[in-house]
Amino acid sequence: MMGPVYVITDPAAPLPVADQALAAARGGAALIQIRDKAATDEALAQLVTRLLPDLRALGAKLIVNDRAEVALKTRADGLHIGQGDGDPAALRRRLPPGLILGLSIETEDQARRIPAGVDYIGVGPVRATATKPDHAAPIGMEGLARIIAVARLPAYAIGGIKPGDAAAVKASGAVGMAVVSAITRAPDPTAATAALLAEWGAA
Ligand code: TZP
Ligand code: MG
Repeated sequence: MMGPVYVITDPAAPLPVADQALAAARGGAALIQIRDKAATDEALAQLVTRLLPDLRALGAKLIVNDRAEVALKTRADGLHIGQGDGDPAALRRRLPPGLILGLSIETEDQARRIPAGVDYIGVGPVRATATKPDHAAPIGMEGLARIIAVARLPAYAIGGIKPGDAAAVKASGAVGMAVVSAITRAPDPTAATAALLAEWGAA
């Protein structure tokens, strides 16, 4: 259902967000998260509405970061929330059953308290990263494995994940890698996505 490469867009990267998303989907990313903390709900909804049919045609699912209203209104494929974005159980009750709900997990303690109805988790940051200046303490590959063992949910490793990491991430028990800069700042995001996918397959 959910493939190993999960690409999150970055409004600060050189390419427009729509181009980042389409390029990643063309490279084989299974999940594309549209993440823009500064955009208005209206602007975000417009972008999501425009991208949804194209991403689906490419076999990718579109996940909206943080904004439940936007995910609902656009009938996006999913919603991803962090620890500070409200009660996942309450949100789950407001979402249609098929809508994918993702949650960020930074500690083992958080992993022990994941409510039913969360479909996957993003676990990290594995390493410190400039992409999210306010990130929690890095957990390393060891922390990643410990958290995944506790959570027992499909997990994507996030934070400083780059080419060369697929084997270690796979060994941690994760189902895949969630990446921002490794794809959005690559000279050729489609080729970079395809390479990450191939690396995972070979790991
Ligand atoms: N959440 C935890 S780390 C992170 C997010 C959104 C940013 C990851 O970005 P990069 O460039 O892949 O390190
Ligand atoms: Mg958030």
